[in-house]
Amino acid sequence: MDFQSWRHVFKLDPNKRLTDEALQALIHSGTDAFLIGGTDGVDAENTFALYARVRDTGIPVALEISQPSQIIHGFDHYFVPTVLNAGTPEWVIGHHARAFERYGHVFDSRLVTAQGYLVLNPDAKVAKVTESRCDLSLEEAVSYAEVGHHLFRLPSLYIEYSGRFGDVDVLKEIRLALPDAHLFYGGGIDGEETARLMGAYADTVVVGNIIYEDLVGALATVQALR
Ligand code: 1GP
Repeated sequence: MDFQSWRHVFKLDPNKRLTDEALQALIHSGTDAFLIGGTDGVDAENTFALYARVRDTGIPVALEISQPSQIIHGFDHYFVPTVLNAGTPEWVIGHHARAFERYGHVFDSRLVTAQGYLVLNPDAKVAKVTESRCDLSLEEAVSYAEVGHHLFRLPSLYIEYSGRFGDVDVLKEIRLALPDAHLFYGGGIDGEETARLMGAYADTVVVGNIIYEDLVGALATVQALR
């Protein structure tokens, strides 16, 4: 799975309602991939139900694994987050080790990519769950990203502001420090302008919430990145 070529991704939440009409619009939007994932109320059942609606559309479908019980076969790709600024080692490596205890025998490295998350919106559910240290200075944020890329050699980094538009300077400085890293950006992308601003520094822009709030705005983000 060549996620390196993705410029635009729609992140679909198994716990949110999406009409068939809206889904069709997303399928025909020109997006590069669907990423299925969420923090709240996500289980194998709703993950599979959503997957079943988007497979076989010709668009790659990836699963962002937030809990092992959600692991379902058939996805084109799997992303496993490790939260670099988590307040507890559980979210850096603990849950992962437990997942390997159970699922290590089916692990296929060709299908799995680790994502080094930097969670920077303290109000986001993911920040609370992972007790992330979000009050990083710009220099600290860059350092965390550098550790993820240079020391841990993670194949991708995810600058996560889930729920609000982030600090463009943070993304810009990380880009400048790590020209070779694959950077995902997500958070508050709601139309052309925000997509362009972050798209100037991110390799892949992830669009989530706005799908459920303003479909027209969500669709506009695709064209903005072409
Ligand atoms: C969430 O980064 C994604 O994990 C997208 O964020 O929902 O704010 O678009 P939004």
